Amino acid sequence: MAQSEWTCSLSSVHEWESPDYEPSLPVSEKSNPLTRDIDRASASRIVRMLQACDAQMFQEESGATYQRLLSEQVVATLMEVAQKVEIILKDPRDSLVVLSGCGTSGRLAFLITSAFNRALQELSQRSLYSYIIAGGDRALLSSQEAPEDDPKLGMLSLKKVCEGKKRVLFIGISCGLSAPFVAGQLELCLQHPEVYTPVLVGFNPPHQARNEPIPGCTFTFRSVVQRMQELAKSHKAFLINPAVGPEAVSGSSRMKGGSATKILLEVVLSAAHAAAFTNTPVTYKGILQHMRAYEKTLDITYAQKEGISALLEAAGQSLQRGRRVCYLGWGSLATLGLIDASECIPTFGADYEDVRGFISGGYRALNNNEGPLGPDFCIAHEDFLHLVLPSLDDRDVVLLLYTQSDDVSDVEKMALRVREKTSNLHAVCHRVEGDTAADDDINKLCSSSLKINWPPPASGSLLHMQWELSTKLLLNSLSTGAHVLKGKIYQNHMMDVQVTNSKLYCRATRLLQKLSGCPEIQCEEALLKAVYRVDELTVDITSSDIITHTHTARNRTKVVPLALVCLLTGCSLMEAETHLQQQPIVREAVEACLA
Ligand code: S6P
Repeated sequence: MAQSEWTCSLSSVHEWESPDYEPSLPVSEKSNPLTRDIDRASASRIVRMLQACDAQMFQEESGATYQRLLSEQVVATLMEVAQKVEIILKDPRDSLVVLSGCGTSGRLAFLITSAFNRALQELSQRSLYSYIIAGGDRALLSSQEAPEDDPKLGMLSLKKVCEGKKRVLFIGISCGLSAPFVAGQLELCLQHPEVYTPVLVGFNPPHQARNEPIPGCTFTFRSVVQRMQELAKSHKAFLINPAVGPEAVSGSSRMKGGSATKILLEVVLSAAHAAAFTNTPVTYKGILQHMRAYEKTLDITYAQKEGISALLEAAGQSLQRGRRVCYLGWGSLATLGLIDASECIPTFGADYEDVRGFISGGYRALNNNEGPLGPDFCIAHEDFLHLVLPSLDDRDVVLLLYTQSDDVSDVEKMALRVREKTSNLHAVCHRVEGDTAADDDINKLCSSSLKINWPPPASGSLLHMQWELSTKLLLNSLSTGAHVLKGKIYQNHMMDVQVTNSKLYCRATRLLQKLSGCPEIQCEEALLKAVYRVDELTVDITSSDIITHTHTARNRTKVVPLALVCLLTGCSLMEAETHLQQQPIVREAVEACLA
């Protein structure tokens, strides 16, 4: 790296921590100085930027402003929560540990509870963990952003899973400390302390928790957090909220937010399991060691920068040509593929077919609460073979995701089938150094194979969790980078954000303010005009609430780009639509207007 680039990146690594940097925004919504020009970067530079952003997760505390992942207070709270889980594991009668969240946070709740229930099953213990995702299991595989705004729905779903339980450890996950659905659940816990102990996981300091009124409620997310802070003093509530730095694409908490959620909760639950079942007490050192293993995971993954860049380039080309990217996975790596693919829809306004995931064994392997979700959600490899493969050609990317513990002969069979239609076949395989998995034939079939070699692990379960995190980082980089190359991002903002809940509505208004320089009121008006597709706002529209606006926006596309073109040029909506049709690359359309 050139000296100037190095000096510049060193200062921008910490720039977001300054109190003057985008002071009105919480960390989770700030734009990351490291990725300011990600929209102009090559594939390999995008990967380097994403690596630098991910590395911010493990930076040490550098002042009093923000707690970090490895801060003493954070580690101490992780220990306390692990001990709470340990107590329940040792006497699970009438007890439950519930993990809940919206969007990515709910998906990770599912992934983590599945893994730890499996671990219990292996010890012939009954399941103790339950997950809740706003919008139900369909939200595991698709974007269901509206239920995030519904605190009552959150409360009801929590009551339902906890029926008959006398002791519940509730872990609410909201990266931005913002989802009303989770606020409602925490409120329920605070109302019934005899049953519920609330834990909140998120990545903003308490004073940055969202403070907007929630319709029909007397509490806000921030007021709930403040009450939890009081209770935390007597260890009756717990806040795990280190800052991990702004996301590479502003507000895209599926990335670092999701990774850090996985890290923190796996550290807690692993420590609890070790304490309950192998007599290994929860210690500060043990927690720290586990965290360091995840830090190492980042190094091992990004050591494959070149391979990742090549994959990203291939996926970017496919998307640019209007073709598709398919992940074919085995085991929980496949679940990560399903998750990453589903997130492309709300994050990049992608089409359902653009990036899709498939899992060997289908719903049986996914093992979700609601089982098969119907013909709109076909996820098995057989579905891929019947519904997708026939239409593939060399312009489509297929990525195999597997580990040495999976059925390598099945991977090879799939590779052979795919090769009949496209040579654009790639593989990512995790294995322990020295392992001689018989997958040479797979390599020969693939145009690129990323072999990620891991040092012999302290434990099999830790290794598997590292493989999962590594796969998550890799897929997040791939799908984010491919959409950046497709021109979906302006600077480091997702322009074509769907305005389907109140958080996204506020983000869209802010983005319009930032890019147009117009006052907030004018930006909100332009946004509403684009949502309702009118050049003049009626009283009916202006007197409706955000829920009505976001409901209407469900069926709209290009809302923010249209509003921006109108704001910048003063043209009508119809003219703006024509303009965007002529220039479908949102980044270039916006640049043309700004020029
Ligand atoms: C973010 C993702 C969203 C969030 C969801 C919950 O990349 O698309 O679906 O996960 O909005 O956010 P939070 O802050 O409550 O975890």
